[in-house]
Amino acid sequence: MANLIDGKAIAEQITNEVRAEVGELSKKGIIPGLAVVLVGENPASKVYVRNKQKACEKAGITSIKISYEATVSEKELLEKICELNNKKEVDGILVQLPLPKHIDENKIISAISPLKDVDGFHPENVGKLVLGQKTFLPCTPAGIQQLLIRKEIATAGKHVVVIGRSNIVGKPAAFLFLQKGIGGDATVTIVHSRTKNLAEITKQADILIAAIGVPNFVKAEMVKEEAVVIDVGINRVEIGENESKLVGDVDFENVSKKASFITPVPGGVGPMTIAMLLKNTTEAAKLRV
Ligand code: BQF
Repeated sequence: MANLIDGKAIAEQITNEVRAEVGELSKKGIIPGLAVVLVGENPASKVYVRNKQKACEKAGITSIKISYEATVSEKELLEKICELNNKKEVDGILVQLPLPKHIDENKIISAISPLKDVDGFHPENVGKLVLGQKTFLPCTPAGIQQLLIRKEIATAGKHVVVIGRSNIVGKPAAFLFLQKGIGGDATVTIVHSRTKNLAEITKQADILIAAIGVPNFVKAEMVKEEAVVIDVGINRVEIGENESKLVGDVDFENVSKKASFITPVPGGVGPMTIAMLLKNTTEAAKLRV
């Protein structure tokens, strides 16, 4: 049976570290501030925004929520982002994704000041990540890296296989583990929906990162004995008439018998995503002029 990686506990530890740092900043008159922009009524997005605001409160970070109906225009959103870019008490700006189809996500993300881009999605910051320059790291990949570092799971020379090629998780995670230094130096492979013989590649992973968005996609046969398995999936599945539960992208019951370490869902990567947002927002506040 695998060791369970308690993401909730490690996230709480990071939140405490951030709170201490916020305490230091407040002595200089700086209270870190996060602006969260929410568009529409997506129930999952509402939950995520609530999680983020609750976490900010725990860390002593001020958060404001700006909500719009799904019909809001791109122009109105761009104007709000411009206003937030110029507000000195706003250190971080986060636009909750996904956005309605009539809005160009790339255009919105590009409008955020790279210095306030606490999600690390701005093209300038993505470029810096790829080039190995210091920047805001996307929260989920950064959270996964912290889990491994704090559990003392070495990445150097290990084969990290990432399943999924999204701009939010798969691609940045691959580049993060490729970087030189602590939590990096891995040999990285990305596999995706068009990959041939996917299971043959995942079976070679020392560290397998599942970010597909398909419940129970990763089966025991796809995992090497003693591999470290990181489950990024957050899938709500129906279990009865009016009942649902969260499951990951990994067939936990069977894969956990084979893995050396595994993250649960919930309570694995999810809380780490939130903790890294707090960290990035505090880093942004340190850049205040
Ligand atoms: C937990 C997200 C897919 C698409 C957009 C804690 C979160 C989730 C789970 C959370 C996620 C997933 C977030 C748990 C934020 C992570 O206890 O397991 C926290 O709030 N997340 C998001 O903002 O956008 C997403 C997943």
